[in-house]
Amino acid sequence: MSRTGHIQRKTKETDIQVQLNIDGQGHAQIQTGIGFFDHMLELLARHAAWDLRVQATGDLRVDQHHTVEDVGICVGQAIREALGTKEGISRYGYSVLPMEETLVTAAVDLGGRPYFVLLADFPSEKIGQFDTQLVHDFWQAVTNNALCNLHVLVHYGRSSHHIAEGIFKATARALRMAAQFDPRLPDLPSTKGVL
Ligand SMILES: [Mn+2]
Repeated sequence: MSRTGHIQRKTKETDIQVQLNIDGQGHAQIQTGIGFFDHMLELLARHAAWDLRVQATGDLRVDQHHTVEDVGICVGQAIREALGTKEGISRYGYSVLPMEETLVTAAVDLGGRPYFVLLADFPSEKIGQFDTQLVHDFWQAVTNNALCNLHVLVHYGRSSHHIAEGIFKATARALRMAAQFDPRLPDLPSTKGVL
């Protein structure tokens, strides 16, 4: 059984389609018009073992903010749709990931409430054409719409490219762990009976 989500969202600023299979094999087809962002979404799919298709056209003549944030909204909604009732999932996931000189920790709770913390200092404002501050905007939008807690700590790092890549890879692996089924706990992963 594959858990999938399919989101279409059109506003005056962006037109986005996201297709997600969280029980995939890491295949990605990504087109956002922002090269580095495509690279990050490909890494997300690969390290979360998701099959992910993102087709986005946005008002890039303004800047990259609407496109990146709205893709985050759609990816978050697709995660929530794919998780469904969440019965039998591990719910919690974490990863400590080295990326050359950079070390990142990510921790996730698919518990139904949004909360995002990112402790990261980017040495540069840009990676290629990509605004480094958009890393925060993307994951804030994902957590708000997937209804999960996400805490990401960049312990240290020199290269903004490595720091961004470490954040996406560590979060991807934490999401994969949290969404996996736990055969010993087949019910809802909560004593409250709801998530
Ligand atoms: Mn890279």
